[in-house]
Amino acid sequence: MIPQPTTQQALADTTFTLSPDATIGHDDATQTIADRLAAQLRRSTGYDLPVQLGAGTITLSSTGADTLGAEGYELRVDADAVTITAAAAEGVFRGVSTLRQLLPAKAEAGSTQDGPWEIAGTTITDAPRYEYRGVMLDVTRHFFTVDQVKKFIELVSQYKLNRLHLHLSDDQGWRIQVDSWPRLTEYGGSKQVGGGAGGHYTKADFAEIVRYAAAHYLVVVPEIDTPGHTNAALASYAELTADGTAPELYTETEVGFSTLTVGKDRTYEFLDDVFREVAEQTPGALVHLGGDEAHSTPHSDYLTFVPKAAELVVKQGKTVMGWHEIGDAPLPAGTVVQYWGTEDEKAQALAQKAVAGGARLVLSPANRAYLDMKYHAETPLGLDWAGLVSVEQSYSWNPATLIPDVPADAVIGVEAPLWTETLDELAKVEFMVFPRLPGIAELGWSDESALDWPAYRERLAAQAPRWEVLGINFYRAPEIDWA
Ligand code: TNX
Repeated sequence: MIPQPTTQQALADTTFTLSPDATIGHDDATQTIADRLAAQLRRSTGYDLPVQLGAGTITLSSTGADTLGAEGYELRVDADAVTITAAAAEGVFRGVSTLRQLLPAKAEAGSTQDGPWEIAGTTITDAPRYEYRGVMLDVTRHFFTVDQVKKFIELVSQYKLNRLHLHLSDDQGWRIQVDSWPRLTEYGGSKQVGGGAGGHYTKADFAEIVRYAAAHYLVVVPEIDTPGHTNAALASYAELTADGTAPELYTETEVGFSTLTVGKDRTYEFLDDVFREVAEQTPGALVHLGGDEAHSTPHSDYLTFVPKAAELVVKQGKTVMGWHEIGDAPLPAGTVVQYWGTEDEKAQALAQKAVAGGARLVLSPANRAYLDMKYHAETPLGLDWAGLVSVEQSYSWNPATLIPDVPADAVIGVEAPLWTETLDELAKVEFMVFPRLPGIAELGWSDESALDWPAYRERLAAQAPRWEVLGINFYRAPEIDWA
């Protein structure tokens, strides 16, 4: 199972068998979760599986004692019943993720399969190590449609992640509608890397992504990258540039050449509008303002800019998130700083400085957690600037000790970013995400004591039949003895 639960005990001589007359019981808060579980199991088993209020053969209960937090749960598999008990619907959803992994892989199939549908008797008590367990999808370098993002959500949500970071603006494209600045998407979103047609999310599209993510217990963290990575915005509105001349749209993959104009009032009027409209569409607490690789912004300007931009996010009632470079600037209380360094001391110093100022850290070390890095020198997709990232390399690190001299409780979690310079279709995304993402998910969820490469390697191998049934184009890394 991935992530490894906190505790799991086998019940001797006990086997549960899902039978044709089974029912799924739920309470008020867990009806949707029950409906989704039933829908999947009906497809694969062909059984009726009526969903009912109250107890069932499988019972979901979200009114348990709050000893495991909102995401924790207890799961019990007896000979004649399965119960998932949590203190909130979210915990029940995490428990259902576990139940799906306990069932035979063919339970994930889209058409009727032969049983038996057996689960070995067990009791599981489980809760996450970290509160933030994320994955990022870059929809700027290549655009992904709402349907593609929904598929991505289905695939990643199996592993108990709870944040979906969407990188929505960059040099190559602006992907989210802003009513007060319509050319951002009309013009700035029209292309992508390679020069082909881009795309963008209308407000209705974005609302649908947020809704679908929420149904999978993923909170969307929208990112508007500033002050660098802004060519698409500058190309759309000449008034945002220093000399009033709009640059061309950009469809290549260099970084660090664009910047908002730090000394212009119009820049902050623009960001005020953008953050207001984006925040309005964001139920989650966090709005990400980027801040990475602002190589064309003089550093003194950068230090002026970051607090002003951060203030505009706070004004919307949101908490600021940004890449670790923002750690050099004064930041609002509670800011979440996303570390993407490798083992370099300059990046670590910025993270340490941010923590000293009260920030919290999400860890995305590029040489470990970047899903766009090649697995090995011959991987046909991806980049290699942070090194080659094998499955073992991506799994074998400890978030608590990655950055020296920061208190363990300053780290609130981990995130695996996927940049898409080389990825223009979902099959390619899947190839980079699987099998590395489940390992980052486990680093975020499981106790430190569970992290052990030789054992993980075997648990990972056992996921392959599920990915085959789901039709995931995963990389059969030779370091794993695939089942
Ligand atoms: C660096 S990491 C970037 C992105 C690129 C990525 C490619 C970071 C915060 N910025 O703009 O897409 O490398 O790996």
